Amino acid sequence: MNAEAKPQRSATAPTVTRTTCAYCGVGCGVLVSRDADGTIAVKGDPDHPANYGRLCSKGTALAETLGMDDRLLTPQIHGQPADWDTALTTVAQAFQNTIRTHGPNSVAFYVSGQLLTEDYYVANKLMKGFIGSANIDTNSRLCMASSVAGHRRAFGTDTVPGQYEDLESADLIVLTGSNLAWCHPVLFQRIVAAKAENPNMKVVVIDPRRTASCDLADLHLPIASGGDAALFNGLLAQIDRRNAADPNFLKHVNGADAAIAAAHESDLGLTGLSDDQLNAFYDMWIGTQKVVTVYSQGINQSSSGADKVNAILNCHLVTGRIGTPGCGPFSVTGQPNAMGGREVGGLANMLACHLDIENPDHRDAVQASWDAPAMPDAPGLKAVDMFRAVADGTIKAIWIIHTNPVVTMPEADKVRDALANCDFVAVTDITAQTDTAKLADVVLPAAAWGEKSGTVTNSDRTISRQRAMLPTPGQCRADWKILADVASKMGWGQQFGWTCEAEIFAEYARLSGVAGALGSDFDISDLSDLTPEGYDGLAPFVWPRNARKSGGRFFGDGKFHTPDGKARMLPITPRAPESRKSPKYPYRLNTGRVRDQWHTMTRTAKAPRLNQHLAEPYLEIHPQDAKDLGIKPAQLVQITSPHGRVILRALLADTVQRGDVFAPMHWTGQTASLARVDTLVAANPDPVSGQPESKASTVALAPFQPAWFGYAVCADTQMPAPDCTYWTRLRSANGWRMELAGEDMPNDWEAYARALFGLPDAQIAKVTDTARGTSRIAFHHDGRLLAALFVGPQPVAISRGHISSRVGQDQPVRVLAGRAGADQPDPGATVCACLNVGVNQIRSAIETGAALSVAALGTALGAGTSCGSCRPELAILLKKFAKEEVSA
Ligand SMILES: Nc1nc2c(c(=O)[nH]1)N[C@H]1C(S)=C(S)[C@@H](COP(=O)(O)OP(=O)(O)OC[C@H]3O[C@@H](n4cnc5c(=O)[nH]c(N)nc54)[C@H](O)[C@@H]3O)O[C@H]1N2
Ligand SMILES: Nc1nc2c(c(=O)[nH]1)N[C@H]1C(S)=C(S)[C@@H](COP(=O)(O)OP(=O)(O)OC[C@H]3O[C@@H](n4cnc5c(=O)[nH]c(N)nc54)[C@H](O)[C@@H]3O)O[C@H]1N2
Ligand code: SF4
Ligand SMILES: [Mo]
Repeated sequence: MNAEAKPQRSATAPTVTRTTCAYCGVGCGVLVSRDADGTIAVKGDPDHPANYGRLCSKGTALAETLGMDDRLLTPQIHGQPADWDTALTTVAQAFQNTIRTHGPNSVAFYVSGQLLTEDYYVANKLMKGFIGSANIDTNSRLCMASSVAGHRRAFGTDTVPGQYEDLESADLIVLTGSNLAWCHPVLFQRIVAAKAENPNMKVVVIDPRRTASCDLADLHLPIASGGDAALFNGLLAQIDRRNAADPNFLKHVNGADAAIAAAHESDLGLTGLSDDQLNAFYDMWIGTQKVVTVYSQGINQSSSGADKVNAILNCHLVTGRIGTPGCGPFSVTGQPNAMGGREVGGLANMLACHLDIENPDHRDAVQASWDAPAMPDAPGLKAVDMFRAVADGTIKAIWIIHTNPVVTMPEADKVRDALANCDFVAVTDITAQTDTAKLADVVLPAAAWGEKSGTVTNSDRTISRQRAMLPTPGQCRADWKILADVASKMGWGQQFGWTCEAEIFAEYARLSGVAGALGSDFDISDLSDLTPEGYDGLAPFVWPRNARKSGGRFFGDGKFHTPDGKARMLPITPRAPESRKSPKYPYRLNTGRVRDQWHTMTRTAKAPRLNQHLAEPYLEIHPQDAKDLGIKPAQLVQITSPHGRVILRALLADTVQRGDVFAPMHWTGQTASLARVDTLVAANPDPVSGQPESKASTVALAPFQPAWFGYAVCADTQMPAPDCTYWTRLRSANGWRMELAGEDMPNDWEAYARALFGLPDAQIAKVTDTARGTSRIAFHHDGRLLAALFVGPQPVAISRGHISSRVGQDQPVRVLAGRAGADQPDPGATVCACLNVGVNQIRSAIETGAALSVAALGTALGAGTSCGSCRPELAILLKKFAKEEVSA
C-alpha cells in the first residue's frame, strides 16, 4: 500500500503516534509513523474501536496532504505579512470597537465541526460568556442541526442512543439519505463484513439516486426528494394497523396517539413510491426486531429536516426499538468533531454540555463556572440568518474559523458579497488560498492536523485524542491558542490563560459535572482532574463517564431527559421541498459528496491519487432528460437558478431519476471557474432547526455550446486562472491537469498556450489539423515535457491519465499522439485510490477472464483490498465488461 509521503519537513528521531483521522465522523484511529528522514506513513489503528485497523481511501492518503506548498505561515493583514501581536491586536480592537459602538450582537463567530473540542470550547466561552452574545454558529448548522432538533424534541437532549456494534448486530439496516459507501466508508465496510457473516441481515437504501451504497442493498427505494417524513409516517400507520407497537415501551412515551393519528392522515404520494415498494419496506421493517435506521444529509438538509428526523424516531419509539443491541435510530455525523461541537455548545441555541441557553438555571450555572461577566439569555443567529445579518449590516465584524462559507453556504454569491462588504472579516485557516480567506481583512495561520492536539467525538459518542506528530511550521498556532490570545487582548487573560489543551479539557470535564447535576446526559466529570500526562495517554472512551454511568447505550431502560422522564412522539405533517418546480426552473438539483474529496478540497486535492477518481465537477443527468435537452455525453451544461449560474460536465446516467439532477459540492473558485454549486442552492432553512435545504433546489438546464474545448497538463508551477469561460484544474502526480472551454476562439493557439502556461520561450512541438479544427501543442525543455494543450471544436477525446503522467518525462513529442503506446499501457481513471488501480487495468483483467469476481480482482490487481470503498464500483465494472454473466 502506498500510504507514504515525504512532506517538506525537517528530519528528527523516528516516532509512531496514535491519533485520529482528520476527516469524517466515523472517527477512525490512525497510527502515524515518521522516519528519521521525515517520511510519514499512515495506517489504521488496529486497537481503535471505530475502525479496528481499517481506513478508507481518504484516511490512507493522509500523509500525501501534509505538504507545505499552499500553507499560510504568517498572519496577514490585507494580504501583507504581519506579526502576531499586530494581527491579534487588530482583531481584538475591531471586535471591541464594534461592540462598544453597536453592542455585542453586532459581532459574530462562524466556526466548524472540524475544530477540536478544546478549540470549540474556547470559542464558545469567549462569545457566549465574555462578549455576551450568542452569535456563534457553526457549519454543523448545515450538517447536523435537524438531527439535534429532532433528538431534543423526542429525547429532551441531543443524544445518539446507540453504538457502532449495533450496525453489526442488526438484522435490518435502513440507510436513508446516507451514501455510507462513500461518506462513511469504514462503517460501510463494517456492515459489508457483518452481512457476509449473517445471511439474515438485510439492507434497505432510501435515496432518490442509485448510489454506491445500493450495491449492498436488498431493496432500494428511489424516494421522491423530500419524501421521507411521508414514508416513515406511512410506516408508523402500518405499525398501528398491524398492532406492532410495543405497549410496554409506550409507557415511557408521550404523544403516541397524536403522532399515529397524524401518520394515518399522511399523503403517501409525496414518497413517489409504488404500493409494492412501500409494502416491501413495511414488511421488512415491521417483521424484523433488530432494526437500525441510519440517516444523514438526505434527511437533515431539508426544509422539513427536523420533522423527517422525528418521523423516524417515532417509529423506533413506538416499537421500543431503541437503545438495545442491534436496535435504534442512528444519525451519523459528518465532520470529525461534529458531535463534539454539539456537546460543547457550538450551536447558537445551545450552551456547553448540552445545557439550554433559554433555561435560566443552566445559564447561571455556566456563568458561575466560567466566572463570566455576561451571558446572553436568547439564542443567537443561526448560519443562514447570520450571513443575512452580515449582508444587511447588522453584523459588522465576523470571525470565520475552519470553514469556507463562500463555497458551502446556500446562496453562496450573496455570502461572498456580504463578506466583501462587511466592515471587518477575520479568517483562521491553514491556507490563504480559499474563496473565503481571500475576502478577509486579517487571515490567521492555524496549525493543521498532525500539528495540533485535542479531542474529537465521533458518531457513536467515542471521544478520541488527536495528537500532534509534526512540528508546527512557520508562525502557525493552534486554533484554541489564537482564540485565547484574542481574548487576552480583549482583557480576559485570566479566564483564558490555559497553557495546554489538557487544562481546557479538564475545565470542560468539570463543567460537565455541573451540567450532569442539572440533569444533562453529557457528563464526563470522572475526568475533571485529568492531568496533562493522563490526557496524553487518554484512550478512546464512550461518554458519559461519571459516577452514575460510563459509556454504553441510552434509552433502552425507557428513561429520557425530559422533565417527566418520558420520550415524546410528535405528530408530523409531511411537506414537500420548499422550492417548487416551475416552467422556468423545471429540474430538481440534489447535491452531495464524492468518494475521494473532502468538502472544499483544500486538503484532499493535495493528494494526486484522490484527484483521479472523479477529476472534474459534473452534473449527473438522466439520459432521457439529456436527450430532450440536446445534451450529449461529456458536453457542458449550464445550470441556472434564481441565485446563480454554474457550468458542469454532463454525466449521463440512469442513477438519477428523470427530472432530478445531482452535482458534487466540492469545487471552488480556486479549482474551477463556474462550479460552486451552492451559488444555485436556495437558502430555505427548516423553521425548527435552521438547517438549510441543500439538496432540493430548482434549476434550469441548457447545453453550453463553447466555440472550443481543451485539455491541458503542465508541470508544478503556480498557475494563474486560465483565460476562458470554463476551466477546472486539479493536481496530478507531477503537475496540474485542466479542462478548458471558451466562447471566443483565440486566433493564435500557440500564443494562447504560452500565456496559459507562462512559458514565453519554451521549445514547442505542434500538430494542427485544419480540417478538424484541432490543435495539439507540447512545450519541452532538455527533452522533457513541460506542458501540453489539446484543443478542438468537440470535447477532447484523449487518454487524460496517460498524458498527465507524461509531464516531466522524456520524448515530449510522443504525447501529441494523445494516447498511450503499446509499451506504456494507460491505466485509465483511478477506481481503487488506495492501490492506484485504473479502470483500463480492471477492464482488461475482466475481459481477458483473468479476474471474474471482486475478490479475484483483488488477488490479481490489489483493487479493493485496502479500504474496500471501491468494491461497489468493481462490481459494476464486472457486470459491464464481463462477456458472460458473473456474480460480483
Ligand atoms: N468522501 C467524503 N466523505 C465525507 C465528506 C466528504 O466531503 N467527502 N463529508 C462528511 C460530512 S461533513 C458529512 S455531513 C457526511 C455526509 O454524508 P451523506 O449524508 O451520506 O452524504 P451526501 O452525499 O451529502 O448525501 C447523502 C445522500 O442523500 C441523498 N438525498 C438527497 N435528497 C434526499 C431525500 O430527500 N431523501 C433521502 N432519503 N435521500 C436524499 C443524496 O442523493 C445522497 O446520496 O459525509 C462525511 N463524509
Ligand atoms: N450544496 C451543498 N452544500 C453543502 C453541503 C451539501 O451536501 N450540499 N454540505 C454541508 C455540510 S454537511 C458541511 S459539513 C459543510 C462543510 O463545508 P466547509 O466547512 O465550509 O468546508 P471545508 O472544506 O471542510 O472547510 C474547512 C476549512 O478549514 C480549513 N482548515 C483545515 N484545517 C484547519 C485547521 O486545523 N484550522 C483551521 N482554522 N482551518 C483549517 C480548510 O483549509 C478549509 O478552508 O458544507 C455544507 N454545504
Ligand atoms: S472512514 Fe475514512 S475519512 Fe472517515 S474517519 Fe475513517 S479513514 Fe477517515
Ligand atoms: Mo457535514
